Amino acid sequence: MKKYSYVGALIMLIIISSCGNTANENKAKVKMDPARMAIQGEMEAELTAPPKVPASVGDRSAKKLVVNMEVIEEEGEMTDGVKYVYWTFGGSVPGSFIRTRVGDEIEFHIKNHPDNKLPHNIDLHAVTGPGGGATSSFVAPGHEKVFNFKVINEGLFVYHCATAPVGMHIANGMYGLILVEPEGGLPPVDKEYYVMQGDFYTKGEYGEPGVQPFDMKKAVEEDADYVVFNGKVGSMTGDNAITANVGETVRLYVGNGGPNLVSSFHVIGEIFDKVYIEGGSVINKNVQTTLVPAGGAAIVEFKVDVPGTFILVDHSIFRAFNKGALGMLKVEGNENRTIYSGTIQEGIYLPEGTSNQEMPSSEKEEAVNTNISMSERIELGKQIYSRTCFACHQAEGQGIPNAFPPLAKSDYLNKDVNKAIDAVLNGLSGEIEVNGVKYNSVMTKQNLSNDEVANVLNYVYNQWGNSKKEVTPAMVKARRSSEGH
Ligand code: HEC
Ligand SMILES: [Cu+2]
Repeated sequence: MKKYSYVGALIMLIIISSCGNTANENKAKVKMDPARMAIQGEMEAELTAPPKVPASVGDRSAKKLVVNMEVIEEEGEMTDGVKYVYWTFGGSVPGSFIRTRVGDEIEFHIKNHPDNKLPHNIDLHAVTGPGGGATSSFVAPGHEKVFNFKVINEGLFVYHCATAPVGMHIANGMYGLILVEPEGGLPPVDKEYYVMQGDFYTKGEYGEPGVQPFDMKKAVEEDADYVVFNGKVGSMTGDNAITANVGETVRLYVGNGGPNLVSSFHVIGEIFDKVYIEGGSVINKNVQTTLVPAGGAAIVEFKVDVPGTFILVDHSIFRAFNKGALGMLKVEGNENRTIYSGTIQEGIYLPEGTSNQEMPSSEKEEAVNTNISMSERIELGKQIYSRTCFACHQAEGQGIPNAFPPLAKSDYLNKDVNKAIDAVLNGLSGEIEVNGVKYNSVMTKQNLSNDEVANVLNYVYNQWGNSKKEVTPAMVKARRSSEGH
């Protein structure tokens, strides 16, 4: 018995492998027309909210894939204290990620929740057919529509609502991505994430609290208040950062819902090893910044070689630092000093002819400036402030909401002089609270002498209703040595 089944299995194996060979040879000669690809079986599509993506299709055969998409209108948070009524596909902005393969036949169920106020529909850029499905999917609150389509082009595609006024439906968050993988799936990678940019137009300016209604005039003028990844400011910063380990390859499915702005997508400190340009089949290599059009997408891949926080931005850079288009990828693992050394030396740069007073070396500073009066310190500090701190903390120390904390009447500053000294000496990052508002950003280390740190802080402490604490160079020196610098 045993022998028989062994021989049987062997014969089967030979038959299967020879069949496989001929099939592969045929495929190599004539590419199977996806429009005529037969389907085998049926399954329900896994849908995910950003930054997650569903499991890859792998080598599964083309199937009937049932997509159950529910439209939900709901209030969410644009940023701390700012509410916005989002219109969503599946309860998230961007909407649920749909993952398919060529040859799949999609049975698309669009359900408009009975509590919603408006009709909606869906235009999927992966559809070959009028309106990308829009005409067949128009659905009133409390109703469901079903339509079918076969995915015949591989790539990463945007979907969006196309109900009038179309711009308004998109501006409220009605967009997402559908990935059509090739036969056999995309090459496997270690980490995959879903990132989609969108621009938002609100009655109030950036950061103005309360429920902010959509502003049609600003939208028409393309004057965005918020430009964000994944629907809100901070969707991918701090604890929400996406993660990877040193040595892993990261693939980002990057979309841009618009409605208006084109994204100059960039990851600070990384180079894209591969970019599937515009989400299609052409692969570009070694790219710094890739353009993602409104209503378009790109797939980017890169191996992470060193640990650290890598910042995702729209490199139209005011959008990143002033309108929210900033995310973080946190990479953990061992340093690689050959690829990136970190600061290995730090010194004073003194070209010939520069005066010692402006840039004293650490030995000279105390000798030079021990005897100056407080008002002189404040005057010198003012110059340092306008040279160094002004760009971020602003002229009146008011800061910039959600980006740079205020120094004017700052409880953080006024409470603890040592912490203020440390911030200027060493830089500051991670979450802090200033006057009840949380900041989670990065202040770079300021390369100032003990004297300069004292002067600038004396200036700050004596402005804008602050506590007039006195800071001496000796106090700064003590902090510097306590930190081991
Ligand atoms: C590149 C922008 C930038 C510059 C330049 C800068 N800061 Fe900051 N500063 C920040 C950010 C961002 C934070 C908040 C860091 C965080 O979230 O952890 C901060 C925080 C602070 C804080 C603590 C929080 C508060 O509001 O009291 C103090 C004090 C401070 N900075 C003082 C200064 C002084 C003085 C200078 C000039 C010598 C300066 N900073 C230059 C960006 C900057
Ligand atoms: Cu809609």
